[in-house]
Amino acid sequence: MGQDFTTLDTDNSGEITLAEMEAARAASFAQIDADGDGSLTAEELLESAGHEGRAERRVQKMIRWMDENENGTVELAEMSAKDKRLEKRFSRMDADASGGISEAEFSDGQGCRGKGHRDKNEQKT
Ligand SMILES: [Ca+2]
Ligand SMILES: [Ca+2]
Ligand SMILES: [Ca+2]
Repeated sequence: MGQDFTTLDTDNSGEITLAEMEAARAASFAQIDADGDGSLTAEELLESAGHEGRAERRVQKMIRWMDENENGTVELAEMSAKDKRLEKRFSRMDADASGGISEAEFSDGQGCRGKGHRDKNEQKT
């Protein structure tokens, strides 16, 4: 995902809050939801994936995975329910637990591909 700090920090507070991350998710949802009816159809998802080779299979899988009420489309609530990674990612990136991600924390989190990244800066109590 190519999100950058300034795009996510919508109120320019210098920190990204969980609400701002959720807003970003809602915004990308709205972008995919071409007809704006609040649910993503396979077609809309395919359109956003650019109809590339394996996109169709991926889209079908994604819908099956997220579509809790089995109406064949993905609603924002369904997406949020499944996307627990967002909150996890948020608290992991919010290193000082201030409730917001600073730019430094953000770039740290983007660059870090797993654990074992921090070494000398780690403080032990
Ligand atoms: Ca902010
Ligand atoms: Ca739609
Ligand atoms: Ca659904």
